[in-house]
Amino acid sequence: MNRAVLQVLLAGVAAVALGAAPPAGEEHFFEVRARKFEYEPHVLRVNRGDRVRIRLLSEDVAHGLYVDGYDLNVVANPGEDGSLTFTADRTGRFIFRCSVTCGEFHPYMIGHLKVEPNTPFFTYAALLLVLGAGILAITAVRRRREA
Ligand SMILES: [Cu+2]
Repeated sequence: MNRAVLQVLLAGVAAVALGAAPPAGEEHFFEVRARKFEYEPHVLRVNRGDRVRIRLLSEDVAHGLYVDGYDLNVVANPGEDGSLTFTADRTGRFIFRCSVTCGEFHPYMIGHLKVEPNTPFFTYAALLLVLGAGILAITAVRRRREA
């Protein structure tokens, strides 16, 4: 393979990879209201690396919020808020559920924490463009040699 082409290709991939380094996490604050048998809001969206602060308020009886996959729990009593702070270091869709038996539909009291990969779309697009250009260049060089 042509060394110059390979060097350009590697330099391009390195440049895009450096540009793709995840930015410092943001801080997200959610005030989650718990009542029989729901959370409001019930979907929390953050990016990987973000610092997440949840304040849990109960509007009727004691409720909890346990985040699957993160193994974190917080409890709120009426008039006594709970708070939870963590870094969203795992991507995916995690269910959170009430951790205090609060009534007949307690098992259905759930919400979702969505942690996105935190890599902007254009970074993937740029990486694909550089790889595509590299492959085209290599193919062109090989054809010229065979001709
Ligand atoms: Cu409950």
